[in-house]
Amino acid sequence: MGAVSNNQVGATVEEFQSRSTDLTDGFHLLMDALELNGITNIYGLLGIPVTEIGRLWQARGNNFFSFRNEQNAGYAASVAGFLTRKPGICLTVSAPGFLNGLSALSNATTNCFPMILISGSSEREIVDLQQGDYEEMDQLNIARPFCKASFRVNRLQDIGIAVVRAVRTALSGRPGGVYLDIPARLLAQTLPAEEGKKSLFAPVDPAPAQLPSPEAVARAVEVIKGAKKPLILLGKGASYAQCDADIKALIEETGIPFTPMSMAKGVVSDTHPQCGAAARSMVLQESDVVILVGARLNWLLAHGKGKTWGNTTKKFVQIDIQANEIDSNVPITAPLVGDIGSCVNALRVALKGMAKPAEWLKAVSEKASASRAKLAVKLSTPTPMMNYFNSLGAIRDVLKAHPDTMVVNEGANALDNARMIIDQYLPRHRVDTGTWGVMGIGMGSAVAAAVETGKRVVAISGDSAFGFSGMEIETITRYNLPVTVIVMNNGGVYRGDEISPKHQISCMQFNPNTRHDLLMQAVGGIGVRVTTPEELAKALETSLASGKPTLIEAIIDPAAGVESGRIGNLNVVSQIGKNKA
Ligand code: FYN
Ligand code: ADP
Ligand code: MG
Repeated sequence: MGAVSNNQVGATVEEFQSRSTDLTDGFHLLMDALELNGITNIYGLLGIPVTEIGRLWQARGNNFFSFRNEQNAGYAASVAGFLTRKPGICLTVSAPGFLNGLSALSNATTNCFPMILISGSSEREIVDLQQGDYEEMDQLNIARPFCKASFRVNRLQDIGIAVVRAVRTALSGRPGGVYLDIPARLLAQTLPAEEGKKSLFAPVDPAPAQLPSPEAVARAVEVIKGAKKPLILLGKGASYAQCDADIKALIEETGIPFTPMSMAKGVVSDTHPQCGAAARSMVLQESDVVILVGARLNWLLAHGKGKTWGNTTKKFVQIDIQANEIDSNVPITAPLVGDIGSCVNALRVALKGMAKPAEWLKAVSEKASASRAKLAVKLSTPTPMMNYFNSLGAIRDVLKAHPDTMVVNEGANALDNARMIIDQYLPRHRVDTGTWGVMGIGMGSAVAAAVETGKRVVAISGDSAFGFSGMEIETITRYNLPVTVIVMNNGGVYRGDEISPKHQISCMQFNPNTRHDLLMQAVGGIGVRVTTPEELAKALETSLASGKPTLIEAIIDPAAGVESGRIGNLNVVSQIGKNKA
């Protein structure tokens, strides 16, 4: 660094420039560390104290996607993690911004999606004495119960290892969310550039393969070979594992029928001859051995017992990377703890040449074909106002011609009927409400699906679900993403025809004059309102051809739909009279 002349006040531009190349700071160390870990996209909402990160990140030629609410940015980051097997990064301001992001981080952890929430924070000395800082909050400890790990960086030279720890924790074993707390003051602190550089490194093999024990494989093979009616049940872990060809080979080599959970649809095409999705109740009730592949026996699978499973005791073979998931709900006969790719291939080797359950597969296929034929009638039956069947039937026919379209789906009837009606042909082409059944994941997921895959996205949302994140259509138009939002507008939550007993506006109704299509036009997108399946099909075809941000307002009969879709059994009603206030 040049000597400052004795009449010089402050460093000259040249000295400042030379000095700045000798120094680094928290902003740059954080960005260097993220880039070293292969990160190029950040989803977030800027403000005090993290605004400068957004600007500097873009100045490096990386992408920063700014949202209107941090929860949607978090949903986007988590879906980016699910689709890419790299942790999705969400950046927020402190306290309220952190809390909005935390709900998405918690959902990511529940879904086993790798995501890192980075939030600016107040100084420990003020927080710990509760002295009332700007947006003061003990974010480090508040995050801990809602994610895999919560880390705070207190020294510049620790930024590198903190990012590596966050990446490895998010990716290794069962993927999930990690919180990384960055105190505001740290970002502006400086460090000799050479020292900063030495503190950075990339992790080796952050998501290592985990092989099952030979004993576990032998035990599982014995159980499977003893089955008369085996079933392979694919969960979103099977989707995330990205070992699609191995899973397809296991299914075809053994001749065992399979059925997918919603976000495993397409790992093997829904149109595959061994797909039992259209005979779901039958295969769950009548199977005697069930091979769970990255699927938990949680509420979505009736906890592995009861009527859903034919009130019979099943033998479960469970493939899961999380050892204590085994026996979570019912005894597992043959646990296979390891990563899905390693477990599936170990089974393939050991099951080579096993007798195929041809009779059982034939029965499943016949049942599935009959269900599909029955549904086909509903899909093509015209009604005075569109219902969920003929509207989604029209969407199904269009998407059949565009099998590589990404589908995002949320709602109740809009979710359950689309899951049943819209076939998926390719892996990781469907993102939905996931394990929790979260409303509002739609727009954030659509942004991430478009950004991370470069493919066209069709987001099918109920009108209630759309309302949770609807303002993000401005985010979609701002980045000119090839996203078509289809709002299934039946005028209310579940239905739009409920009458309130005291003639107020029903607590379950929306304004019947709502025009979501005009909202889209107001933010520079294409908005179309359709009332028939033919109009809907045409509008969808046109939007896919244009690749422009489009919202199709599909007017659905307010009387269509049932409360809570296919999970109405979870509703609780007063036992002392339905309308006895
Ligand atoms: C499925 N089915 C079909 C087809 N696909 N019939 C014909 N053709 C096709 N292609 C049949 C299938 O065999 C079932 O009939 C039925 O359609 C439903 O299939 P689905 O959806 O796979 O199965 P089901 O029973 O709904 O699954 C239970 C569930 C699911 C809990 C896993 O409902 C679900 O994922 N729900 C998520 C709910 C949620 O999160 N909602 C958001 C909050 S809503 P049968 O075999 O005759 O049974 C807030 O209120
Ligand atoms: P679904 O809701 O589709 O049934 P779940 O989210 O319930 O799926 O289950 C996913 C399971 O997959 C989790 O228990 C998780 O531990 C497991 N998992 C995720 N990735 C892998 C992987 N690569 N290998 C093995 N198991 C995995
Ligand atoms: Mg509705």
